[in-house]
Amino acid sequence: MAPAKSAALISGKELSEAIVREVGEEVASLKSKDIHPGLAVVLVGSDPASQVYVRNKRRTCDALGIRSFAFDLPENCTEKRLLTLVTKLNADPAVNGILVQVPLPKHINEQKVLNAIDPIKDVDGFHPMNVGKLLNGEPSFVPCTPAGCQEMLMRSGNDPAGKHVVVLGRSNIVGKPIAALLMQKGKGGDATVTVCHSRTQNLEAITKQADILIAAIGIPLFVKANMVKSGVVVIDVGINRIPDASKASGTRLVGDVDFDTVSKKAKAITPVPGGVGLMTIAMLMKNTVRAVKLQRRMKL
Ligand code: L34
Repeated sequence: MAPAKSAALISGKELSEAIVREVGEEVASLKSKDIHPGLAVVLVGSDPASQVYVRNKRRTCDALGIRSFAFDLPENCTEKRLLTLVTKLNADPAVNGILVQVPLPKHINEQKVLNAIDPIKDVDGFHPMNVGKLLNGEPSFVPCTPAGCQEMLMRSGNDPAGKHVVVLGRSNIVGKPIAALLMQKGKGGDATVTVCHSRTQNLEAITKQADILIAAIGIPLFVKANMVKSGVVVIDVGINRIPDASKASGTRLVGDVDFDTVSKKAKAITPVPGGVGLMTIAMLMKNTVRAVKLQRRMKL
């Protein structure tokens, strides 16, 4: 029997570092014109995972020379107080991008807060205006995680054009926008997209048809080897903490894909950690520079 092959690793670390370097050059060029990009990152509450992600975002800003404005509000912060902050940031010329980390505490209407962000500062691309523009094929800000997935495909030589992409998950922050992005006409798009979710029947029959499988369902190790065809390209968006007695922390991070078995069948696969999460941050930096240019009507 031939030895089991192993998939190529699509490294979010390497690719995100390359993107961050590119953005760094743009930031330097803006600064030479006395333009200083600024990003406001708002965190409500003390969810440990959100704290890690937000810290990584602020650190990357620092490394790049993007001014980061940190707003940490308590769990019991009122919706009104948050809306007042957003209004203030909308009006502040030093703030080019506004990001409100989700999920927000249950007592706050998330969509109401996202709708309050000025669309031209909406570096997450969550405002209905930007969601609509993406669907219309005139993207303004593409949400960071979907944009990161697309970059991983393109930069690893796995152009989705003409391929059958199966997306697992239909969230507003990943599933829906990534489907819109990859089915779009033109570079980085032109895929045939199928979106599956918790109510999909015969899921396996569909995932097995995928040339590219994007897992964003939030269930640890959900995708098993028997659900994919050999030669599939797998993008794992999931970040789940599962118990692991062998770790000092008592937990370890895994994706929505059972990496150990699926990687033996795949042509290429992204790791967790060190995959899509890092790309999300790199694309946020890119969107922040884009915000500066849009606001100043500069060439993109
Ligand atoms: N508004 N909320 C808003 N925008 C976003 O783009 C996000 N997202 C998701 C959650 N909420 C959001 C993020 O920032 C997920 N996400 C995110 C960002 C960074 C990382 C993971 C998810 C990340 O840094 N991941 C590292 C380390 C993970 C760890 O140690 O816990 C990784 O290697 O995957």
